[in-house]
Amino acid sequence: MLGGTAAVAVGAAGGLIAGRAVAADLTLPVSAISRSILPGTVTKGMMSFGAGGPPPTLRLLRDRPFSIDVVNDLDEATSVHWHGLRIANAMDGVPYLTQRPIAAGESFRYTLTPPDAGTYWYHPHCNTLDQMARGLTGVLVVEDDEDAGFDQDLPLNIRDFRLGEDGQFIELFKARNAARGGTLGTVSTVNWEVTPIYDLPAGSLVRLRLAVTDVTRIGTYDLDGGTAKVIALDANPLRQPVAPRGIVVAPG
Ligand SMILES: [Cu+2]
Repeated sequence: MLGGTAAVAVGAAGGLIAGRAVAADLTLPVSAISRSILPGTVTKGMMSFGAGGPPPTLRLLRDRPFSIDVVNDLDEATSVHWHGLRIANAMDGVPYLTQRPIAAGESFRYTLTPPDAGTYWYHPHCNTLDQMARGLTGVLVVEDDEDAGFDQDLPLNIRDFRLGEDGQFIELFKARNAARGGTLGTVSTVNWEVTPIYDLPAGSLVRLRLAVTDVTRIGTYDLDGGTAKVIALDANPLRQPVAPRGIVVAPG
């Protein structure tokens, strides 16, 4: 009885009452899906935000409230943490600490007012390693008021999946690796593709946003065949841009 009462109270604080009057800016379903990652195979037991494909890149405006109804279509509890955003604690997505877990079939309204522009990401905070390993990691961009003047903005969600040759998940984490460098995935992807190719207009000014949403892999990145500068790291602008060579990007 007490537990049920508390759940109702938190649900109301999270926006159920407001939700009756006003629709959220975005509805973000969380669901189990099947999807081809390795060519010629279909991986079962994946999880994603949105409809069927990789998690969408969310775009928010600095200092503007943005409401997201997370609808849990999984058969287990979840919550969403907006990694790196300086937002109200109640919206931080940590189960039992800032909110009740979003039970299967339930929803929760997050209202985010990000004070800083930059590249961030989002992921669940329930059964975290498992849900993230199955696909629940997405890129979140906070735009500044001022148009930075790029012709194109291309987020790259960089992560591994731990798949066998048949494309099915293998043991997601091994205890013995926890005391070492972590359990690495077997298939490296960008935006859930093994070898993605993006066509960009010749001579255009493109902003690449590299978000390593993997839990283990530390990568070193170079950019060849174009003129480029690294203008920000860890969501913060650099005082002096640096050359895009040997840039180390770690999980998160
Ligand atoms: Cu995080």
